[in-house]
Amino acid sequence: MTSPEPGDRSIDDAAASAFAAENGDRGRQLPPVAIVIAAYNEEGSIGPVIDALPATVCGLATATIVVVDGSVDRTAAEAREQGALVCDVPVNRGQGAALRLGYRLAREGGAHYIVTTDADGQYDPADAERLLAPVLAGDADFVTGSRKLGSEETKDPVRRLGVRVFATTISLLTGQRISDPSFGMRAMRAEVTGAVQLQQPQYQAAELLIGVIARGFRVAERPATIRRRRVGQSKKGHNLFVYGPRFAGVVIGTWWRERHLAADASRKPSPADRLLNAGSADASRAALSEDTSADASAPTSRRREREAEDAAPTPTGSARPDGSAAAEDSPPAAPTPTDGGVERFVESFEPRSAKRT
Ligand SMILES: Nc1nc2c(ncn2[C@@H]2O[C@H](COP(=O)(O)OP(=O)(O)OP(=O)(O)O)[C@@H](O)[C@H]2O)c(=O)[nH]1
Ligand SMILES: [Mg+2]
Repeated sequence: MTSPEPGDRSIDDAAASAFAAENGDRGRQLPPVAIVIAAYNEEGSIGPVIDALPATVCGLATATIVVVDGSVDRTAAEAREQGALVCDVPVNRGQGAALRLGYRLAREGGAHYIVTTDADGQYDPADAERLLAPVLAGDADFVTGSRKLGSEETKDPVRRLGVRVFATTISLLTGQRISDPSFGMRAMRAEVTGAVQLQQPQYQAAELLIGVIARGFRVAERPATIRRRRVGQSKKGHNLFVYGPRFAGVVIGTWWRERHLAADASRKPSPADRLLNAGSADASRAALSEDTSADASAPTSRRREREAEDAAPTPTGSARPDGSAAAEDSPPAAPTPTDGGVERFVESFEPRSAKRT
């Protein structure tokens, strides 16, 4: 469901094959937690960032996947030297495309959970525990850090205002209270990333967040810290006249897309309903075949369940590279997306008087 465009998909496929060839079993048999980092020209920064990452989070072993794309410096080499699994894509596409590929590698490698962070050292690795804990406890499927609940070093009033404005906008659009929609450190069940549409090449934070809410996953925020970048420069620029409108475009575009997908899904009778109404064997067969060929982008609740089942990593109990049994630190069975999420999302757009009771 992450739906890269066909050209992007072939780049992803080639990069995933190269990753598998380079990393072998290390890439195929990941520990329960994959820490995914997109890095672009982060020489001098990526090394210390990886070095500071914890070997375990909440008692679960971690592996770090760094997706580098089109960097012209030693980012990939430095990440390898620090022991990360590196996917080095020859063309530069953007942080969003890099993260989407990183999520895929994490899922295909059998990780149960994904934690994201940036290569610029702005996030505190110690916060990973606080973000992953509610996911492990089964209280949330997706947890994002929040500088508004935690702390931020920047005093830049425009940046602070930007976070507030987008947080308010997303909260109003989705009906889910969000205080920080662009925080780069998050923790989630790995299959969540396979159940949402991720098409944004660069500003993916809002697309992921709105998509996850729209598909009925349980979202939470926890206090976290964001520091100033100390090495290198922002890849997105400090010009809020560029950053702001682009981020706004992703917010509105994703909301619009998800709203239509949700509305389509709530209008369509489920295959089970159609079978009940059909009353004849021929009609039943037609209903079933229509379901299997239906637009894969329509998130019917049964489809979401199927996607979650397909994407759900199967605990194999196989040996890890370090010789330990995978079953030992296997987390508890993950819950599926909350039923009724799509319906709630649609309702949040309806005028109060039109809301279903
Ligand atoms: N692979 C890849 N990573 C990228 C690209 N652009 C940015 N990144 C990475 O994404 C992360 C965030 O990028 P930053 O430039 O720090 O942007 P930001 O944190 O959203 O915004 P700032 O507040 O300006 O730092 C860093 O780890 C970057 O190296 C890209 O085109 N490709
Ligand atoms: Mg940054």
